Order: sequence, then structure tokens, then C-alpha cells
Amino acid sequence: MINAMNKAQFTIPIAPKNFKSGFVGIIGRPNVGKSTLMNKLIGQKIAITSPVAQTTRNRLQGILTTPTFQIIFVDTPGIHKPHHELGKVLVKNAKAAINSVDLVLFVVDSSTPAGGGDLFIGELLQHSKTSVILGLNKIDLQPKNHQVLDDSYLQLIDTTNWSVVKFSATTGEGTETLQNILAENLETGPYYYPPDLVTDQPERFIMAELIREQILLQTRQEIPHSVAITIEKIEETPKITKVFAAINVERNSQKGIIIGNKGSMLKQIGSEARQQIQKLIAGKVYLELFVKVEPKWRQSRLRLAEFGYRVEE
Ligand SMILES: Nc1nc2c(ncn2[C@@H]2O[C@H](COP(=O)(O)OP(=O)(O)OP(=O)(O)O)[C@@H](O)[C@H]2O)c(=O)[nH]1
Ligand SMILES: [Mg+2]
Repeated sequence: MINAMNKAQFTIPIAPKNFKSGFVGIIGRPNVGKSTLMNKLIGQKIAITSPVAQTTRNRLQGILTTPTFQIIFVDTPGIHKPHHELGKVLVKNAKAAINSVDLVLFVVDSSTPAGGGDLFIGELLQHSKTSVILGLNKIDLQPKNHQVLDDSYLQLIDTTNWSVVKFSATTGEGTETLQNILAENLETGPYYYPPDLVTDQPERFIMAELIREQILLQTRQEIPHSVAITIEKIEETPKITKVFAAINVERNSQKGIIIGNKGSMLKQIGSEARQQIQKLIAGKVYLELFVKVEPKWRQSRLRLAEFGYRVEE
């Protein structure tokens, strides 16, 4: 079971002398493994991940507390060139995140050479006042001769004094070293959150995300990015938690794909999501899903807010 915000009735202790703490923003292109890394570092699944780019939509905090430090990781949506209102909001929020943290971990996919997207973010970060650590992820996918790949990233930071760390968010190789280097680069400070808390988000938000994750994993093409989940009702009984959720799509054709042949797709999404939610709350779950058509929800700031997307000014 995870300690999400709504279950939290904790007290915040006084930090010992020399205790390090602070906020670390995880920044990078879509799909480089930012959310996978955050889950690995805090040891729990609170952020959803998928092979589809632009999986993360909202800033999400994951909290790692040890006897000597507390790091609050801020997972952000991948930065890319925006095409519609939702995209613009995502990039704006990532920029806001860079300026509001103590330290940035700039994550890249070191199994492929640096590209224009990495260069764009590198320059953005060089112009910010926040200190940066460059993280080369996916080293498990690097070929034996990886010097050329590494060099393509080192060239990006030629004129900086940023430290470089290599790791794999899936195997965990190098992540402990990473964690210690991040802590070393923070100032001494207080506990910002109770030591037992792993995320600032309520369970309800993570439930919605786990449903969206199944849609990302099981549908193709334009569907994943046209979907928003709203948890309509949660009924808790001593034996089972009943969750009623709406899957909002933009068009009737998308509704048809989500429902599938004789409801088979919706059934599959529901069954996988239910298992994930059971793990989250460590209890039995009944999950009821229904599909709603909400035309052009991504074009409307009002709708974005209603669906839980923060618009950070
Ligand atoms: N082999 C390997 N795969 C990884 C590693 N880290 C992440 N992945 C995979 O890369 C894909 C993208 O991971 P995410 O964590 O969703 O990436 P992200 O950077 O959060 O993506 P956005 O939220 O879209 O910006 C998933 O399929 C992960 O399993 C790694 O170290 N090694
Ligand atoms: Mg992500």
C-alpha cells in the first residue's frame, strides 16, 4: 500500500543537524524514462509509464526519505514542440518546474544519439539559474562501444560544469549512486513532508492515471492522447472498494475503439487497471468504467482544468 496524500495523518519530525533536503526536477524529452526513474528511486509505482511518448501530463511529486536526506522528485511531462492547447500547457508547466526546484536532473536516452530535442532542453537549462546534473539513462540498451553515444551528450554540455551520471531506470544499475550525488548537491534543510509519505497526490489521482496507463498500453494511434479519466465516485466498504470512472474521449469513433468488439477492449482495460489499483490500495477493488464523448476537450483550457490538468501561470 502506498502512503498517498489523502491517507496521510503523519507528523513532520525535526530534521537532524546536517540533514539534506530539497526538490529535484526530472526534466527531459518525452519517453527518455523520467517516470520510470522516479518510481525506481522512491521504490513504488506512483507515476505511470509507457512506450508511447507524452505519457506524463501533470507534474507529480515522489518523495524519497532516508535517515540523512529527503529528496522530493518532481516528475514532469517530456518537453517537445507543442501542437495544441494541451501541448502548450505541458511545455509551460515544465518550464515553471525548472524554475521552482533546487536542482534539475536532465535525463536523456543514452541508447540513441543526442538530437535536436535534447539540444533545445540543454539550452533552456543553461539559461536558467537552477543547477543541473546530466543523467544518461537506459545504459542497459547501450551497445558495447558506446563512447560515440556518450560523447554526443557530453558535447551538449561542453560549456557547463554539470556533473554526469549514468544509470538504468529499469535494471536499477547506477541509481543508488545517482541518489547520493543528488543528495550531495542539496543544501541542509528540513523535512518538507512526513518521512512515510511517498507522493503529494491523492490516491484518486493515481487511480485515474492507472486507468489511463492501460489505455496507453492497449490502444494505438491517436487514442491515447485524446483520453482523459475522471473518477466519478468511490465507495469504500470493509470488504471492497468500488471505483466508478469515466473515460472521456473526443469522438464517437474513439469511443467505439475503446469499447471494442462486444466490449472486449473495455473489459481488458478494466481488468488490468483493476489489478493495478488493487496493488495501489492493497485491497479488493470493483472497477466500473464508462465511456463519454466530450468533443475537443483538449482545445479548451476550462475543460483541461476540469479534467485535472493544472495550468501553471
Ligand atoms: N531498457 C530500458 N527501458 C527504459 C529505461 N527507462 C525507461 N525505459 C522505458 O522507456 C519507456 C518510456 O518510459 P517513461 O518512464 O514512460 O518515459 P518518460 O520520460 O516519463 O516519458 P513522458 O512521460 O512521455 O515524457 C517505457 O517503455 C520504459 O519502460 C531503461 O533504463 N532501460
Ligand atoms: Mg513520464
